Amino acid sequence: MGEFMETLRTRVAIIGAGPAGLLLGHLLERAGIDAVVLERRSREYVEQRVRAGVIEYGIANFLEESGVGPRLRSEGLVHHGIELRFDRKSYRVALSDLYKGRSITVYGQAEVVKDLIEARVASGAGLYFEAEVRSITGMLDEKVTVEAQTLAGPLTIEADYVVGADGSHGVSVAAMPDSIVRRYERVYPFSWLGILAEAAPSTEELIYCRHDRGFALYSMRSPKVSRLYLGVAPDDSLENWPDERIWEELTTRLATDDLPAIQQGPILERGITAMRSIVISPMRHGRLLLAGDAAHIVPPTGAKGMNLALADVRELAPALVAQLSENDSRLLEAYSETCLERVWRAEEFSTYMTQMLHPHPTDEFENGVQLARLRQVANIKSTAQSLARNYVNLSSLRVKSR
Ligand code: FAS
Ligand code: PHB
Repeated sequence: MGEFMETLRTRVAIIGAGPAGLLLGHLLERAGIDAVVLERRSREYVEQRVRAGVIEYGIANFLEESGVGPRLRSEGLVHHGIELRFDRKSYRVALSDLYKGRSITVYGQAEVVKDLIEARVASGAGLYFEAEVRSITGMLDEKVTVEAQTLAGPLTIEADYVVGADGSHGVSVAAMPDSIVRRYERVYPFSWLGILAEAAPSTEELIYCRHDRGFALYSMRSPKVSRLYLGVAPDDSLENWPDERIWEELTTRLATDDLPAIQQGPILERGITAMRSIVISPMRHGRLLLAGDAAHIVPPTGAKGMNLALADVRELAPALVAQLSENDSRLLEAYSETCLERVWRAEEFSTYMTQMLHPHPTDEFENGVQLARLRQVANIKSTAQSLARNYVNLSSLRVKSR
């Protein structure tokens, strides 16, 4: 019996069931635009993948307006501040007091993905797991064609547009001609070792810590589960970090003269993530559009990764709806430039946070500058206000160029 071959016809083929691809599929479905989401991994895998945890003020409102807000609002942890720790002291940055009473919501990316998958399955709209896209052709033709390999066999999709929401290791950027793509990249001399621990958070708010031994971050997922990170060498590996050493190093770096030590608990998940900044420009080539990590990577110190991805979709969904339902191409033509303006602001803020909080392995002058920057945030209101505005709402700030 020959291999199963299927050809599908749709308006928008979306590659990737991460936050960007799923939210786009959801918004197009709500607007009556037929779209198909293709994801190379299984549903179980994408729903358990531990990544971001902080949702900006404007993005949380957008998810709510998009109809996927109930669990975010009922289970998300609303925070009105963050804590900076350096020189064994603790300094609170009162985000809401400093920035229009607005707050962040701590709600795991895995939960956002679960909510979006549930909504898509309930709508019955196209969603294929274990469907790996192998090629994209015809981006400058009448129709674009996507070839995917599914468990059942090859799948061909013909569409008006294809959206590459396939993350930093996807196929979409590779399908764009080198002659038109500019890639801006910076690799940082450290990585993050992240753990998920069954330990009730020892802090009300996130703690960003700069210690001479390295960076540390105390975050959380629920009243029972903490999420913690350690800055480690870029070539470090998990074998070097047995549980005791992880907790010992976290306790040392997060220690202050007057606050209790952090609580420990069984480690449920661990991983090491490289620290990079990447910008791909333009975010469009004909009928191929990029969204999320496929077009830009930020170091997670500014908690911008997922927020940027969802903000791209906030621009892209109405642009595709206007093009496909009214043949109005204005928003689509402005898409790449509109997003890149915001992306570069996020790169700047994420680099600022990363450089301020990660001691340099060798450059003592740089370390002196870092501490001076941290003291400015701790002691100068306008500096703290700038950090608060960007941390709470960068992706929704409207910046008018003079
Ligand atoms: P995603 O990477 O989430 O989704 C892309 C999807 O496309 C994936 O499911 C992939 O399987 C699929 N795909 C790829 N190629 C495909 C193909 N050929 N065919 C079909 N499907 C394909 N941000 C933070 O703020 N805090 C963090 O702690 C943090 N940790 C991170 C850890 C890691 C390891 C990574 C990679 C990112 C982390 N981020 C973090 C950033 C993260 O939140 C991203 O910004 C966010 O996942 C971006 O969402 P998407 O653009 O939807 O891409
Ligand atoms: C997280 O909760 O995973 C998290 C929070 C803040 C960051 C990065 C990650 O800056």
